[in-house]
Amino acid sequence: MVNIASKLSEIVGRVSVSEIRELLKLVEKPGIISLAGGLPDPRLFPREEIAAMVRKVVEEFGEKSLQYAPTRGVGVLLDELKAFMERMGVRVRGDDGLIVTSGSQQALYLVSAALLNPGDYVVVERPTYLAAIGVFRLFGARFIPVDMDKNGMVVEKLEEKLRRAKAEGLPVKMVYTIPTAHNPAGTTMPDDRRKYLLELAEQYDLIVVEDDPYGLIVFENKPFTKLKTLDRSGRVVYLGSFSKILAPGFRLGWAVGLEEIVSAMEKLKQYVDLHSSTLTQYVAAECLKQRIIERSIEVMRMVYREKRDAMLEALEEYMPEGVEWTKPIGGFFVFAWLPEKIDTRKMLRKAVERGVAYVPGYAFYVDGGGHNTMRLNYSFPTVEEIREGVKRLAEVVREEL
Ligand code: PMP
Ligand code: G9A
Repeated sequence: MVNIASKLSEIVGRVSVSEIRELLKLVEKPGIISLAGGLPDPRLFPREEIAAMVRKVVEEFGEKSLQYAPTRGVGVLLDELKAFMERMGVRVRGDDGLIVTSGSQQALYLVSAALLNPGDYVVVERPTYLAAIGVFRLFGARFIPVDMDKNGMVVEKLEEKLRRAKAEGLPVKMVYTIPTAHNPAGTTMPDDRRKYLLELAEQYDLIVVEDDPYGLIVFENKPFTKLKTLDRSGRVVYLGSFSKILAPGFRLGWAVGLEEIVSAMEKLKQYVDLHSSTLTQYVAAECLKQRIIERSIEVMRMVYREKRDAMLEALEEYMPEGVEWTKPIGGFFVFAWLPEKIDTRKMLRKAVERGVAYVPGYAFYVDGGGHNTMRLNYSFPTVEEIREGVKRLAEVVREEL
């Protein structure tokens, strides 16, 4: 037998399997209410429209939509995306480049590959998106974790950490942030913080990666501005995604930022997958052109708001004293803190036995914190499942106290 372990690359050893993807397998078992994975509500996929678009695209652009395409993306989608970003309030600069990616996950991969050397430091929120942590680890990055409060990253703490890092001569390359409807924290940064963050990025000469898959899934009327729009010097790379506003099965996202960065990403993408799916790019372009996305977003907002409300009400009703949670204005997640003595990783087995799953929060901390935290998803389960799931979970929590 070949000893494969001795053959595997060093890169494979830099990451462990994604906790979320593992949990997704577990919760496929019947009877389990999953408050774990961040899946959109499948009832919200505009199926009829998509089916009609696929037919139209294949009939009208048959040859092109089934053929190889440029690495940057197909022209019609690039044009539609520029117009869409303008409608969304994402400022695209004259010196910006735009690239279509295979989900924003690939944009994260490519921007990291383009910017990070092993040993570089990346500033991340504490907690942050698990699969971003994995990507940064693949490239040998080290982390500067910054605490969050109910308004997102605490920028005063960032300043303190950057000052210290500079004094120690650490190579800090970029700040990775999810300013709106955060995964997993459920927070949204107000504009004054966003401006402060950009001032610090300026002062310390950092690239800012604004990951914004939930930017349009916001259900309260709170005004805030994209970092990309507030940015004056071209240091923000904005990542968008079709996964939450159309369907994740398209595997389409995009990145917009200074042309030098985007062209480095394009060069690397040539060796990853040549280009993203031509067919889904044409369909997505048509969905944008016919405003299908903007129309279905209105329904999504209503449905997700109702689910968010159901989760907050159930938490209020069932959770014992000493449990706290965030109150998201958008996105898919509530983040909860249990009493210190509870280890949510250990508690998960009991919860699954009771028929409910969540993501233990430690997976979102780069520095081993968060043992008593959990992420609860409300986008996928039904309102009834949310109520029942939280009720079951609260029973398990009570037993741990
Ligand atoms: N960033 C964040 C913050 C996410 O929550 C997700 C998906 N859950 C992604 C990136 C990746 O999304 P996709 O590749 O489907 O666009
Ligand atoms: O890995 C997936 O299927 C996407 C989900 C992301 C999340 O739960 O944060």
